[in-house]
Parts: sequence; structure tokens; C-alpha cells
Amino acid sequence: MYFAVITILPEMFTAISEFGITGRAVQNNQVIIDCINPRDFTTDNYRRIDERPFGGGPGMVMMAEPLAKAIDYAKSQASLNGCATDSEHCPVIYLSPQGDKLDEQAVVASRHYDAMILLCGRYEGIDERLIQRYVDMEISIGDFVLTGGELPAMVLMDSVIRRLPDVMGDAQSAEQDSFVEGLLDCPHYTKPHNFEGLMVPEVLLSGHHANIAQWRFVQQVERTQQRRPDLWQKFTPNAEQARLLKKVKHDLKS
Ligand code: 4GT
Repeated sequence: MYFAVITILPEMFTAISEFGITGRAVQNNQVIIDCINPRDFTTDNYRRIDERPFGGGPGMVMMAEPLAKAIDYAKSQASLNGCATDSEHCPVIYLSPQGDKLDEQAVVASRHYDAMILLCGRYEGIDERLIQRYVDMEISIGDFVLTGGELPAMVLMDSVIRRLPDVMGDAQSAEQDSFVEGLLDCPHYTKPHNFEGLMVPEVLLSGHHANIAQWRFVQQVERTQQRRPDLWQKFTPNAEQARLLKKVKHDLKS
């Protein structure tokens, strides 16, 4: 997958392009991350990308023209990398608090794009006319305000990259398919057996795989009921999960 990130702070993206699983995905050519600086598309001596807002008020607004040129350039780069550049295959996404809230369902849907062009705002945001003319969707990572769209863009990229085929290996994908979707994760334990008097649950040491899977599922259900009743309400078990829920019903308040 090809990512073009339009940002005045391209150095920030080394956080995902050079480290961890996302860094490895870049090294393995499973993803390309290109940062495009709108300052490189200015024509004045000061390389201005921001101006004071019409109508007054605090702060600065990012100007439409350098961003429009940066987006056009991003599409030409996507094309050179073999990607279709229509909005269905290569959407232009503006990260903003006004966008649709990101969730795992949106992440999984995004796996199927050839490319994504991610627009990162700074200051008070960007000229509305640029959004009108060039942006296909607005995405928010939650109901809070940050100083820029760079961290949200990295959050989106990280969540999409980890769901690409062969980025994490099948240990994870097998698990994802069976139990995880729509529920909180179960607790995890590793060495030592005894940590400050706290023991590892017996069942995890039993080697009985069916019992372990059942215990983990029950943990997921209990945690989801207690911590996220909103998720529990929406949860629809598959056939295997329904069987397990029925089996352990007396322990669980549903
Ligand atoms: C929060 C989010 C976001 C910001 C979010 C334009 C200038 C927006 C600063 C930017 N804050 N972007 N995407 N919750 N701030 O997703």
C-alpha cells in the first residue's frame, strides 16, 4: 500500500517509518510512506503556507493553494507507484476532529485501498474550500483536540498497516478472525509464575487448549460487559461463540 502524507513536519513520520512492525513493513516494501511538504509548493520567498483568518479571530489558517499542489503531486506519485488515483482506490483523507470517528471496522475497510493521501493540518486548520474541492473523507481519532493532524495520521496508518496481509504473520490473523472482533481483549500473562504474590491463572498452565480458549473468551465477555456496555450491546456472537456463551451462561450476566 502507498501512503502519501502531506505535512509541514515530515520528520515526525520517522516514528512509524523507521521503528517497530511498521518500520519493518516499510523495509520489506509492503508499504511505501512518502512525505510531501506543502512548503515545497509555495511560490513566495518566505515559503508561507499559513495566513490570518478572514473574519478575524485567533491563530492562522493553512492556505488552499500549496495544499492543492501537494495533493496533485501526491496523486502523480501514487500513479508512478502503480496505484489508481480515483477516490475509490486512493482517497484524500483530512484528519480532523470534525471527521467520522475511526474504529476497527473503518480500519479493516481501508485495507482494500491501493493508496491513501493523508492531509495533516496545523494551526486552526485548513481553508474550507480546499476541503470542499480536494478532500474525499474526514477522519477523527476521537473527541479531543491536538496541535496537528500528524499523530492522527500515524494512528490511522499504524492501524491499517498492522491489518495488511503478511505484516504481522498468522499468529495474529488467526486470532483476529475467531474471537477478537467486537470484544475487548483478554488479559495476558508471561514469566514468572509468581509476581509479587500474584499467580498466573491455573488454566493457562494446563496445556488444555479448548479450556484456555474458553477461559479467554469468558474473560473477554466479562471485561466487555463491565467496561464497555456499549460494545457488549452491539456484539453478535458467531456460532462457536454462541455455543460457548450458552455453555457458561450461569457465570455471566447478559
Ligand atoms: C484532533 C484530531 C485531529 C487535530 C483528532 C487541524 C489543525 C486539526 C490541528 C488539527 N486535533 N486533528 N485529527 N481528534 N488538530 O482526530
